[in-house]
Amino acid sequence: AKARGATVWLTGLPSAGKTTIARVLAGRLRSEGHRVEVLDGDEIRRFLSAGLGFSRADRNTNVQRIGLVAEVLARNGVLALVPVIAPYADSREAVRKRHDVSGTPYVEVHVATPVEVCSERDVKGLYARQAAGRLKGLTGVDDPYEPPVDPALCLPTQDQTPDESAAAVYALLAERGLV
Ligand code: GGZ
Repeated sequence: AKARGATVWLTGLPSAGKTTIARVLAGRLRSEGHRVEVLDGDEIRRFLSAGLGFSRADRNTNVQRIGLVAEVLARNGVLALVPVIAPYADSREAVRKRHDVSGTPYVEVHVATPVEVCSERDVKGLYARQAAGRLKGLTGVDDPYEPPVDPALCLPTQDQTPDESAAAVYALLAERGLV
């Protein structure tokens, strides 16, 4: 069958598990022969979004750029996995719209790890830096995070392994005929 392509946006707080889940899922999809790209926020910010900070405007610019790349990939048969915070509902909706216009599947997944669990994990030490007063505007702490109202899937990662979370996303893609 011809590959259909889709964007799977994993939105959630820092240290929620977005990148880990995307990598596990990407591995499984690739092993099955799918074309997959992971557009990681951290990496994109070093190149495509170099120079952007964490103001509302800059985050929205970042999300729109990533959304553009994801849509181009997905429209051309790639599964684009996007582990990016995307804290603002309106800019997530703009990305969805861009996909709708071209009839490209867009799947919003809320990596819904509670902030207490994220700050305990603190993979990159951001929560500690915020607590120490050395970082201002950390998403979910002293900067907004607008949770998706109607995500296609919600992952409570505090109760799941990354494998289980990735399997849940995979099952959804299968249900929608995208894998
Ligand atoms: C949120 C921040 C911040 C602040 C730096 N708030 O896990 P990381 O640390 O290495 O990658 C995260 C990245 C977030 O970029 P995104 O492109 O996903 O964000 S957004 O959608 O809001 O544009 C995080 C790091 O940047 N980081 N300072 N204040 N995340």
